[in-house]
Amino acid sequence: MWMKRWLLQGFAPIVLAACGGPSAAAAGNPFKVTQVATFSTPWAMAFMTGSGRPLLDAALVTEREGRLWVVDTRTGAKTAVSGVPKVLVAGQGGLGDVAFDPEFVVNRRIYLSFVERGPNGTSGAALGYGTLDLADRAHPALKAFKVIWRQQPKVQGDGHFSHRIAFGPDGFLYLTSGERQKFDPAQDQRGNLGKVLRLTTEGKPAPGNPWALRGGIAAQFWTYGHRNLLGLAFAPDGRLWETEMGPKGGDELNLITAGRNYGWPNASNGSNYDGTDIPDHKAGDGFEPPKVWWNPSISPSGLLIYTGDLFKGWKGDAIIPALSGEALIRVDIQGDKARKADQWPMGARIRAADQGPDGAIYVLEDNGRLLRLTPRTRP
Ligand SMILES: [Ca+2]
Repeated sequence: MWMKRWLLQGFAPIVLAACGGPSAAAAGNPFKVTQVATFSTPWAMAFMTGSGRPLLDAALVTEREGRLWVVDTRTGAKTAVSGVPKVLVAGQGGLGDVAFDPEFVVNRRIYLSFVERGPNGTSGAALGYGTLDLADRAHPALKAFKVIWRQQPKVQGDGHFSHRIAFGPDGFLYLTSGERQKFDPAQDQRGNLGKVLRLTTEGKPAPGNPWALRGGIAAQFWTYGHRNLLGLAFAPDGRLWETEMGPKGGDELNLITAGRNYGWPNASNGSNYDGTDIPDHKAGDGFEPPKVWWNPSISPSGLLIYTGDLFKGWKGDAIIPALSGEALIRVDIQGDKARKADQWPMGARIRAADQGPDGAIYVLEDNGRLLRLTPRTRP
């Protein structure tokens, strides 16, 4: 009963001491951990981007099982959003990423990625948008939702959907499309699995894409040869970075360059889970190698490029949440160079990382907690 009331009413943030709860971060980590709220199967979160910020200190959080919440990150108060599309919940699939339109202040549009059912036991990722009506703060509603893009082909199985959204400085929508654990589609130009796509805000191929002249589905492609791409983010200098779950020992941080082939399943610094080898990346093989890779695997579930002032010295760096690694990882980025910097144990599978308006870092644990990270000592 106490727990139920606590969840329903929201609650004042609880500071976890360095030696606190069972999954509190390690004492040596450079941040203080504050529990903000709890969710069921959280998958992604987004603070409103751009100017205006009418949702200051509020974020949207998706739950894989098909729910969308507005959460006040100061108080932890959660409000369910109605009008979310029906999603197929199975395996890794369900409701996925959420993103604010860069013109949200004007058009109130948000984008959602999710998994939908296909014929004969198949499924596939989809992308759509709707208008977020916040006029009644107690009953936020997603209205006029429409699907604008779909994975092709739909296949059986329930893994590697990816479907991560990032808006570029060019105003186009970049979207990851996983290879659905089918390997070869990543190299197949007849389908959009295993690709990074560059789309208009209406889900059409963006003008100027590498294979625009070929037409058809290839006109959507920005890069190909990918596996399970769960992180996608632009750096302040305009470069696009991506994290990718590779096979055993082959997780990657990639710098995404238009038209390049990233090698899956023909090249990987890891090996297949059945023990068979995959040729490592090497110079001259025609494949773009990762800037950073992890063996053993850490299972990168997202990617934040930090732009705040709160954590000194991290500006422009990658903050990577890790599932099997149960860690938050910092990769130092300088231009097109990247190197491992820190790996902070978190004592739990970390599902997502995002940055708040004040530069605090928010993480979602896979088991449901939303945590705020702030510097342990303020300079
Ligand atoms: Ca290999």
